[in-house]
Amino acid sequence: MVIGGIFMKKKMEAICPYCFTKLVKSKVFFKCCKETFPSKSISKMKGNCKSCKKTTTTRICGHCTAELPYTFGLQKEVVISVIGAKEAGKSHYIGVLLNKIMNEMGMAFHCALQPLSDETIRRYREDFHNPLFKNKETLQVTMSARSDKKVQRPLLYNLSFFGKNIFGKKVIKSVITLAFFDTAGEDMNDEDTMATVNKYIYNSSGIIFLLDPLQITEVRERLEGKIPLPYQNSEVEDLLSRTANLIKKGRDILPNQLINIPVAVSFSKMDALDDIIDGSSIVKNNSPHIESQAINKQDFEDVHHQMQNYITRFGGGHFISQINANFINYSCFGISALGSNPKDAKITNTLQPRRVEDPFLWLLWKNKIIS
Ligand SMILES: Nc1nc2c(ncn2[C@@H]2O[C@H](COP(=O)(O)OP(=O)(O)O)[C@@H](O)[C@H]2O)c(=O)[nH]1
Ligand SMILES: [Mg+2]
Ligand SMILES: [Zn+2]
Ligand SMILES: [Zn+2]
Repeated sequence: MVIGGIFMKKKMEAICPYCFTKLVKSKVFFKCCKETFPSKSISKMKGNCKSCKKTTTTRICGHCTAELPYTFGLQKEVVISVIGAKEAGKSHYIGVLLNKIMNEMGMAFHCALQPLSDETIRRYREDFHNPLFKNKETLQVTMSARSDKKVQRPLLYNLSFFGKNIFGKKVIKSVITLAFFDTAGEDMNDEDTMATVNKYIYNSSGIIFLLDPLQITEVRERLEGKIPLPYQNSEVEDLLSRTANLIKKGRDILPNQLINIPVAVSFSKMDALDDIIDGSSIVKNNSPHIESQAINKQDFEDVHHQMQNYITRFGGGHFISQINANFINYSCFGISALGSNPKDAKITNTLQPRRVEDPFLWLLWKNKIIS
Protein backbone atom coordinates (compact mmCIF):
# COMPACT_ATOMS: atom_id res chain seq x y z
CA MET A 1 0.00 0.00 0.00
CA VAL A 2 1.27 3.45 -0.77
CA ILE A 3 -0.13 6.27 1.28
CA GLY A 4 0.41 10.00 1.13
CA GLY A 5 -1.20 13.22 2.28
CA ILE A 6 -2.07 16.10 -0.01
CA PHE A 7 -1.06 19.75 0.72
CA MET A 8 2.59 18.91 0.64
CA LYS A 9 5.09 21.70 0.37
CA LYS A 10 7.69 21.35 -2.37
CA LYS A 11 8.58 17.71 -2.95
CA MET A 12 12.02 16.60 -4.04
CA GLU A 13 11.28 12.93 -4.63
CA ALA A 14 8.35 10.54 -4.84
CA ILE A 15 7.91 6.79 -5.20
CA CYS A 16 6.65 5.31 -8.48
CA PRO A 17 3.68 3.14 -7.43
CA TYR A 18 4.48 0.58 -10.15
CA CYS A 19 8.16 -0.17 -9.69
CA PHE A 20 8.58 1.46 -6.22
CA THR A 21 11.67 3.36 -7.33
CA LYS A 22 12.25 6.73 -5.65
CA LEU A 23 12.06 9.28 -8.47
CA VAL A 24 13.65 12.72 -8.51
CA LYS A 25 12.44 15.36 -11.00
CA SER A 26 14.86 14.35 -13.74
CA LYS A 27 13.40 10.83 -13.62
CA VAL A 28 9.82 11.95 -14.25
CA PHE A 29 9.09 12.42 -17.96
CA PHE A 30 6.27 14.06 -19.85
CA LYS A 31 5.05 12.11 -22.83
CA CYS A 32 3.50 13.62 -25.94
CA CYS A 33 3.37 12.58 -29.61
CA LYS A 34 6.86 11.19 -30.26
CA GLU A 35 8.50 13.21 -27.50
CA THR A 36 9.43 12.41 -23.95
CA PHE A 37 11.08 15.16 -21.91
CA PRO A 38 12.04 15.42 -18.23
CA SER A 39 9.89 17.34 -15.78
CA LYS A 40 11.22 20.42 -14.01
CA SER A 41 9.66 19.37 -10.72
CA ILE A 42 8.16 16.27 -9.11
CA SER A 43 4.72 17.82 -8.74
CA LYS A 44 4.48 19.65 -12.09
CA MET A 45 1.35 18.30 -13.75
CA LYS A 46 1.64 19.93 -17.20
CA GLY A 47 4.48 20.11 -19.70
CA ASN A 48 4.86 21.89 -23.03
CA CYS A 49 5.84 19.69 -25.95
CA LYS A 50 8.49 21.22 -28.24
CA SER A 51 7.41 19.12 -31.26
CA CYS A 52 3.69 19.78 -31.47
CA LYS A 53 3.61 22.86 -29.21
CA LYS A 54 0.73 21.39 -27.20
CA THR A 55 0.43 20.91 -23.45
CA THR A 56 0.56 17.36 -22.13
CA THR A 57 -0.47 15.96 -18.75
CA THR A 58 0.79 12.43 -19.39
CA ARG A 59 3.74 11.63 -17.14
CA ILE A 60 5.77 8.44 -17.12
CA CYS A 61 8.29 6.87 -14.76
CA GLY A 62 11.84 7.19 -16.05
CA HIS A 63 12.67 3.82 -14.55
CA CYS A 64 9.85 1.45 -15.60
CA THR A 65 8.06 3.75 -18.15
CA ALA A 66 4.63 3.12 -16.55
CA GLU A 67 2.18 6.01 -16.85
CA LEU A 68 2.08 7.73 -13.46
CA PRO A 69 -1.23 8.45 -11.69
CA TYR A 70 -2.45 12.04 -12.10
CA THR A 71 -1.91 12.56 -8.35
CA PHE A 72 1.78 11.63 -8.54
CA GLY A 73 4.06 13.98 -6.65
CA LEU A 74 1.24 15.80 -4.88
CA GLN A 75 1.16 13.36 -2.01
CA LYS A 76 3.61 12.14 0.53
CA GLU A 77 3.89 8.41 0.00
CA VAL A 78 3.66 6.01 2.85
CA VAL A 79 4.10 2.52 1.47
CA ILE A 80 2.56 -0.25 3.55
CA SER A 81 3.52 -3.73 2.49
CA VAL A 82 1.88 -7.08 3.15
CA ILE A 83 4.51 -9.76 3.64
CA GLY A 84 4.09 -13.42 4.41
CA ALA A 85 5.18 -16.91 3.44
CA LYS A 86 3.38 -18.87 0.75
CA GLU A 87 -0.23 -19.60 1.78
CA ALA A 88 -0.03 -17.40 4.86
CA GLY A 89 -3.31 -15.83 3.68
CA LYS A 90 -2.08 -12.63 1.99
CA SER A 91 -4.42 -12.67 -1.02
CA HIS A 92 -7.53 -13.43 1.02
CA TYR A 93 -6.51 -10.75 3.47
CA ILE A 94 -6.04 -8.08 0.80
CA GLY A 95 -9.36 -8.95 -0.88
CA VAL A 96 -11.34 -8.83 2.36
CA LEU A 97 -9.54 -5.75 3.72
CA LEU A 98 -10.29 -3.77 0.55
CA ASN A 99 -13.94 -4.69 0.86
CA LYS A 100 -13.89 -3.57 4.49
CA ILE A 101 -12.30 -0.22 3.68
CA MET A 102 -14.72 0.34 0.80
CA ASN A 103 -17.90 -0.54 2.66
CA GLU A 104 -17.37 0.11 6.36
CA MET A 105 -14.44 2.35 7.05
CA GLY A 106 -15.83 5.29 5.09
CA MET A 107 -18.60 6.33 7.46
CA ALA A 108 -16.54 5.78 10.59
CA PHE A 109 -13.39 7.61 9.55
CA HIS A 110 -14.92 10.06 7.03
CA CYS A 111 -13.03 8.66 4.10
CA ALA A 112 -13.69 7.15 0.68
CA LEU A 113 -11.73 4.62 -1.35
CA GLN A 114 -11.50 5.12 -5.10
CA PRO A 115 -9.65 2.95 -7.61
CA LEU A 116 -7.01 4.88 -9.55
CA SER A 117 -7.22 2.90 -12.77
CA ASP A 118 -9.54 0.73 -14.86
CA GLU A 119 -7.06 -2.07 -14.48
CA THR A 120 -7.49 -1.90 -10.70
CA ILE A 121 -11.29 -1.96 -10.99
CA ARG A 122 -11.20 -5.01 -13.25
CA ARG A 123 -8.60 -6.92 -11.29
CA TYR A 124 -10.25 -6.36 -7.96
CA ARG A 125 -13.57 -7.55 -9.38
CA GLU A 126 -12.25 -10.59 -11.24
CA ASP A 127 -9.46 -11.77 -8.95
CA PHE A 128 -10.88 -10.91 -5.52
CA HIS A 129 -14.50 -9.79 -5.37
CA ASN A 130 -16.21 -12.31 -7.65
CA PRO A 131 -14.60 -15.46 -6.25
CA LEU A 132 -14.84 -14.41 -2.58
CA PHE A 133 -18.11 -12.52 -2.36
CA LYS A 134 -20.12 -13.86 -5.32
CA ASN A 135 -19.00 -17.42 -5.95
CA LYS A 136 -17.97 -18.17 -2.34
CA GLU A 137 -14.73 -19.77 -3.43
CA THR A 138 -11.23 -19.43 -2.05
CA LEU A 139 -8.68 -17.61 -4.22
CA GLN A 140 -6.15 -19.28 -6.47
CA VAL A 141 -2.56 -19.38 -5.28
CA THR A 142 -0.76 -16.19 -6.31
CA MET A 143 1.75 -16.84 -9.05
CA SER A 144 5.27 -15.56 -8.66
CA ALA A 145 5.75 -12.09 -10.16
CA ARG A 146 8.42 -13.65 -12.32
CA SER A 147 5.94 -15.96 -14.05
CA ASP A 148 2.82 -13.79 -13.95
CA LYS A 149 3.29 -10.24 -15.22
CA LYS A 150 -0.09 -9.22 -13.79
CA VAL A 151 1.06 -9.46 -10.17
CA GLN A 152 3.98 -7.17 -10.92
CA ARG A 153 1.46 -4.34 -11.05
CA PRO A 154 -0.13 -3.24 -7.79
CA LEU A 155 -3.80 -2.41 -7.24
CA LEU A 156 -3.96 1.37 -6.83
CA TYR A 157 -6.45 3.42 -4.83
CA ASN A 158 -6.93 6.90 -3.48
CA LEU A 159 -8.24 7.09 0.06
CA SER A 160 -9.60 10.60 0.64
CA PHE A 161 -10.31 11.95 4.12
CA PHE A 162 -13.01 14.58 4.56
CA GLY A 163 -13.49 17.28 7.14
CA LYS A 164 -14.93 20.73 7.56
CA ASN A 165 -13.12 24.00 7.00
CA ILE A 166 -13.41 26.98 9.36
CA PHE A 167 -16.64 28.03 7.60
CA GLY A 168 -18.17 24.61 8.26
CA LYS A 169 -17.97 23.62 4.60
CA LYS A 170 -17.12 20.03 3.65
CA VAL A 171 -13.58 19.76 2.24
CA ILE A 172 -11.05 17.06 1.41
CA LYS A 173 -8.50 17.20 4.21
CA SER A 174 -6.00 14.71 2.90
CA VAL A 175 -5.64 12.08 0.22
CA ILE A 176 -3.62 8.94 0.59
CA THR A 177 -2.71 6.62 -2.23
CA LEU A 178 -2.84 2.92 -1.45
CA ALA A 179 -0.93 0.39 -3.54
CA PHE A 180 -1.63 -3.27 -2.78
CA PHE A 181 1.05 -5.47 -4.20
CA ASP A 182 0.13 -9.12 -3.78
CA THR A 183 3.54 -10.66 -3.28
CA ALA A 184 4.36 -14.32 -3.64
CA GLY A 185 6.79 -15.25 -0.84
CA GLU A 186 9.27 -16.78 -3.28
CA ASP A 187 9.71 -13.42 -5.03
CA MET A 188 11.60 -12.02 -2.07
CA ASN A 189 15.30 -12.31 -2.42
CA ASP A 190 17.61 -10.49 -0.06
CA GLU A 191 20.36 -10.22 -2.67
CA ASP A 192 18.58 -8.17 -5.29
CA THR A 193 18.03 -4.62 -3.99
CA MET A 194 16.71 -3.52 -7.38
CA ALA A 195 13.90 -6.11 -7.54
CA THR A 196 10.41 -4.55 -7.47
CA VAL A 197 9.28 -6.69 -4.53
CA ASN A 198 12.29 -5.66 -2.49
CA LYS A 199 11.90 -1.96 -3.25
CA TYR A 200 8.23 -2.24 -2.28
CA ILE A 201 9.34 -3.56 1.10
CA TYR A 202 12.30 -1.34 1.95
CA ASN A 203 10.50 1.82 0.83
CA SER A 204 7.52 1.04 3.05
CA SER A 205 6.39 3.08 6.02
CA GLY A 206 4.50 0.19 7.53
CA ILE A 207 4.60 -3.59 7.26
CA ILE A 208 1.80 -6.07 7.78
CA PHE A 209 3.65 -9.29 8.49
CA LEU A 210 1.15 -12.12 8.02
CA LEU A 211 1.89 -15.36 9.83
CA ASP A 212 -0.08 -18.56 9.52
CA PRO A 213 -0.62 -19.98 13.04
CA LEU A 214 -1.31 -23.37 11.44
CA GLN A 215 2.42 -23.56 10.66
CA ILE A 216 3.37 -23.52 14.35
CA THR A 217 4.19 -27.07 15.44
CA GLU A 218 2.45 -26.87 18.79
CA VAL A 219 -0.72 -25.42 17.26
CA ARG A 220 -0.69 -28.23 14.70
CA GLU A 221 -0.37 -30.87 17.42
CA ARG A 222 -3.36 -29.46 19.26
CA LEU A 223 -5.50 -29.31 16.13
CA GLU A 224 -4.40 -32.60 14.56
CA GLY A 225 -7.44 -34.56 13.37
CA LYS A 226 -9.82 -31.72 14.22
CA ILE A 227 -9.41 -29.64 11.08
CA PRO A 228 -7.55 -30.17 7.80
CA LEU A 229 -4.09 -28.64 8.18
CA PRO A 230 -2.03 -27.07 5.39
CA TYR A 231 1.35 -28.61 4.56
CA GLN A 232 4.08 -27.44 6.85
CA ASN A 233 6.59 -25.33 4.97
CA SER A 234 9.97 -24.24 6.21
CA GLU A 235 9.85 -20.85 4.51
CA VAL A 236 8.39 -19.14 7.61
CA GLU A 237 11.57 -19.61 9.62
CA ASP A 238 13.86 -17.33 7.66
CA LEU A 239 11.37 -14.95 6.04
CA LEU A 240 11.68 -12.47 8.89
CA SER A 241 15.47 -12.31 8.85
CA ARG A 242 15.44 -12.05 5.05
CA THR A 243 13.00 -9.15 5.29
CA ALA A 244 15.10 -7.39 7.92
CA ASN A 245 18.27 -7.93 5.88
CA LEU A 246 16.85 -6.59 2.67
CA ILE A 247 15.45 -3.49 4.41
CA LYS A 248 18.83 -2.80 6.03
CA LYS A 249 20.59 -3.26 2.72
CA GLY A 250 18.10 -1.15 0.75
CA ARG A 251 18.15 1.67 3.29
CA ASP A 252 21.84 1.55 4.19
CA ILE A 253 21.13 0.64 7.81
CA LEU A 254 24.03 -0.89 9.74
CA PRO A 255 23.56 -4.50 10.88
CA ASN A 256 23.60 -3.42 14.54
CA GLN A 257 20.96 -0.69 14.06
CA LEU A 258 17.21 -1.08 14.46
CA ILE A 259 14.71 -0.49 11.65
CA ASN A 260 12.29 2.37 12.17
CA ILE A 261 9.30 0.94 10.27
CA PRO A 262 6.24 -0.06 12.35
CA VAL A 263 5.46 -3.77 11.94
CA ALA A 264 1.98 -5.21 12.49
CA VAL A 265 2.74 -8.84 13.37
CA SER A 266 -0.56 -10.36 12.27
CA PHE A 267 -1.68 -13.94 12.76
CA SER A 268 -4.08 -14.99 10.02
CA LYS A 269 -6.78 -17.74 10.07
CA MET A 270 -7.57 -17.12 13.76
CA ASP A 271 -10.98 -18.80 13.24
CA ALA A 272 -9.14 -22.13 13.06
CA LEU A 273 -7.80 -21.58 16.60
CA ASP A 274 -11.16 -20.93 18.24
CA ASP A 275 -11.14 -24.25 20.09
CA ILE A 276 -7.70 -23.82 21.58
CA ILE A 277 -7.85 -20.25 22.85
CA ASP A 278 -9.88 -18.96 25.81
CA GLY A 279 -13.55 -18.31 25.15
CA SER A 280 -13.33 -14.92 26.83
CA SER A 281 -10.32 -13.80 24.80
CA ILE A 282 -10.81 -10.37 23.24
CA VAL A 283 -9.15 -11.51 20.03
CA LYS A 284 -12.43 -13.37 19.39
CA ASN A 285 -14.43 -10.15 19.71
CA ASN A 286 -15.27 -7.86 16.85
CA SER A 287 -12.92 -4.98 16.26
CA PRO A 288 -14.21 -1.90 18.13
CA HIS A 289 -12.58 0.87 16.07
CA ILE A 290 -15.04 1.21 13.21
CA GLU A 291 -18.07 0.92 15.48
CA SER A 292 -16.81 3.58 17.85
CA GLN A 293 -15.63 5.69 14.87
CA ALA A 294 -12.20 6.20 16.43
CA ILE A 295 -8.98 4.41 17.15
CA ASN A 296 -9.22 2.46 20.41
CA LYS A 297 -5.64 2.46 21.73
CA GLN A 298 -6.49 0.31 24.73
CA ASP A 299 -7.81 -2.39 22.42
CA PHE A 300 -4.59 -2.31 20.34
CA GLU A 301 -2.64 -2.80 23.55
CA ASP A 302 -4.87 -5.57 24.93
CA VAL A 303 -4.81 -7.49 21.63
CA HIS A 304 -1.05 -7.09 21.45
CA HIS A 305 -0.50 -8.53 24.93
CA GLN A 306 -2.91 -11.42 24.42
CA MET A 307 -1.51 -12.35 21.03
CA GLN A 308 2.06 -12.09 22.23
CA ASN A 309 1.19 -14.40 25.13
CA TYR A 310 -0.41 -16.96 22.83
CA ILE A 311 2.52 -16.85 20.43
CA THR A 312 5.00 -17.40 23.25
CA ARG A 313 2.85 -20.12 24.82
CA PHE A 314 2.62 -21.95 21.48
CA GLY A 315 6.39 -21.90 21.09
CA GLY A 316 6.82 -18.85 18.84
CA GLY A 317 8.88 -16.86 21.35
CA HIS A 318 11.97 -16.84 19.16
CA PHE A 319 9.97 -15.10 16.46
CA ILE A 320 9.08 -12.27 18.83
CA SER A 321 12.71 -11.93 19.91
CA GLN A 322 13.76 -11.72 16.26
CA ILE A 323 11.23 -8.92 15.65
CA ASN A 324 12.51 -7.19 18.77
CA ALA A 325 16.11 -7.51 17.61
CA ASN A 326 15.38 -5.80 14.28
CA PHE A 327 12.47 -3.37 14.60
CA ILE A 328 11.87 -0.42 16.94
CA ASN A 329 8.10 -0.55 16.86
CA TYR A 330 5.81 -3.57 16.51
CA SER A 331 2.42 -4.73 17.69
CA CYS A 332 0.72 -8.15 17.51
CA PHE A 333 -2.67 -8.83 15.94
CA GLY A 334 -4.98 -11.77 15.33
CA ILE A 335 -7.19 -11.70 12.26
CA SER A 336 -9.37 -13.93 10.12
CA ALA A 337 -10.25 -13.02 6.56
CA LEU A 338 -12.87 -15.73 6.11
CA GLY A 339 -14.15 -16.36 9.63
CA SER A 340 -14.26 -20.12 9.08
CA ASN A 341 -12.13 -22.88 7.62
CA PRO A 342 -12.91 -23.35 3.90
CA LYS A 343 -13.76 -26.86 2.64
CA ASP A 344 -12.55 -28.03 -0.78
CA ALA A 345 -11.93 -24.46 -1.92
CA LYS A 346 -15.49 -23.50 -0.98
CA ILE A 347 -16.38 -20.99 1.69
CA THR A 348 -19.08 -22.93 3.50
CA ASN A 349 -20.28 -20.37 6.04
CA THR A 350 -21.09 -16.75 5.36
CA LEU A 351 -17.94 -14.69 5.12
CA GLN A 352 -17.31 -13.29 8.59
CA PRO A 353 -14.03 -11.43 8.59
CA ARG A 354 -12.62 -10.83 12.04
CA ARG A 355 -10.44 -7.86 13.00
CA VAL A 356 -8.99 -7.49 9.47
CA GLU A 357 -8.98 -3.70 9.82
CA ASP A 358 -6.88 -3.68 13.02
CA PRO A 359 -3.35 -3.88 11.51
CA PHE A 360 -4.29 -1.40 8.78
CA LEU A 361 -5.76 1.15 11.20
CA TRP A 362 -2.80 0.75 13.55
CA LEU A 363 -0.37 1.55 10.73
CA LEU A 364 -2.45 4.56 9.60
CA TRP A 365 -2.35 5.74 13.21
CA LYS A 366 1.41 5.16 13.52
CA ASN A 367 1.88 7.20 10.34
CA LYS A 368 -0.29 9.99 11.83
CA ILE A 369 -2.88 9.70 9.06
CA ILE A 370 -5.69 9.08 11.55
CA SER A 371 -5.75 9.85 15.26
N1 LIG B 1 -9.43 -20.91 8.17
C1 LIG B 1 -9.00 -19.94 7.37
N2 LIG B 1 -8.27 -20.26 6.27
C2 LIG B 1 -7.84 -19.26 5.47
C3 LIG B 1 -8.12 -17.88 5.73
N3 LIG B 1 -7.52 -17.14 4.75
C4 LIG B 1 -6.91 -17.99 3.93
N4 LIG B 1 -7.09 -19.29 4.35
C5 LIG B 1 -6.58 -20.52 3.72
O1 LIG B 1 -5.23 -20.35 3.38
C6 LIG B 1 -5.01 -20.62 1.99
C7 LIG B 1 -3.95 -19.69 1.44
O2 LIG B 1 -4.42 -18.36 1.44
P1 LIG B 1 -3.86 -17.28 0.39
O3 LIG B 1 -4.57 -16.00 0.69
O4 LIG B 1 -3.99 -17.80 -0.99
O5 LIG B 1 -2.35 -17.22 0.81
P2 LIG B 1 -1.14 -16.40 0.12
O6 LIG B 1 -0.30 -17.39 -0.60
O7 LIG B 1 -0.39 -15.80 1.28
O8 LIG B 1 -1.72 -15.37 -0.78
C8 LIG B 1 -6.39 -20.42 1.36
O9 LIG B 1 -6.56 -21.20 0.21
C9 LIG B 1 -7.34 -20.85 2.46
O10 LIG B 1 -7.54 -22.25 2.39
C10 LIG B 1 -8.92 -17.59 6.90
O11 LIG B 1 -9.22 -16.44 7.23
N5 LIG B 1 -9.32 -18.65 7.67
MG1 LIG C 1 -1.52 -15.10 -2.75
ZN1 LIG D 1 3.64 16.68 -28.69
ZN1 LIG E 1 8.32 3.09 -12.18
